[in-house]
Amino acid sequence: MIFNVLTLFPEMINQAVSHSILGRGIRSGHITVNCVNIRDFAVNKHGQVDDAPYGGGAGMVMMASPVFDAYVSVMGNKETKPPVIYLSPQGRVLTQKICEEIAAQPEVILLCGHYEGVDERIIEEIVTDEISIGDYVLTGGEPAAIVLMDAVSRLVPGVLGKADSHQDESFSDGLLEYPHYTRPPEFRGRKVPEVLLSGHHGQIDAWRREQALDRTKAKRPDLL
Ligand code: 9WO
Repeated sequence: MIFNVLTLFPEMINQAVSHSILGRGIRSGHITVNCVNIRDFAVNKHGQVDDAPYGGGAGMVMMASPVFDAYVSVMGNKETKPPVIYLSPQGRVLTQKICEEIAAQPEVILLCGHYEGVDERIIEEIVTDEISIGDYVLTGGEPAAIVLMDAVSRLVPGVLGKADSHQDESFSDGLLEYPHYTRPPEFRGRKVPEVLLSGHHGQIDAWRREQALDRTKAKRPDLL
């Protein structure tokens, strides 16, 4: 899967995606992150990409033409148009289901805004989807793009190793995770539940399923 990221801070994206499972997916060739620096398409030799808002008011607005030219540069001579996702508090809130839909695409373009946002005509002209990662305001879209890429890339076939992925195939679907334990068997007087040490895989599965359900009821009943 290819993520093209239109951003004023490509180093922020490249730094974040080089780690963890996303970084492994990139190194194994299952994921490509192609950052395009919107500054490279500045309107003048001063590197200008933003301007004061028409109608007045505080702050600056990202100009349409640098964003559009960055978009055209990634489109090149592609035969099909990938979805263009603008990360914004005004979007639909990202869910696992939306992540699955994005993971089914061969390629997407993520647009990261800054300042007070991008010129509205860019949203009309190139943006196909607006996505929010939650109801709070950031200083720019980059952290949201990183969150989206992290959540989507682990759904791309081949990115998670066999050891990581079994959980997605099993009963945990739509529920919170059951509690996990590793050595030692006792920590500050707290013992690992007996069933996990029993070696009865049927009982272990049943216990985990019950724990996942109980936790979901207690902590996130809205998910049921
Ligand atoms: C800043 C601002 C300042 C004065 C008056 C109104 C204002 N609105 C904004 C604003 O929303 N700025 C955004 C910053 C513009 C688009 C990129 N930025 C952003 C993206 N902040 N938060 C997100 C975001 C993206 C996805 N999910 C959650 C938050």
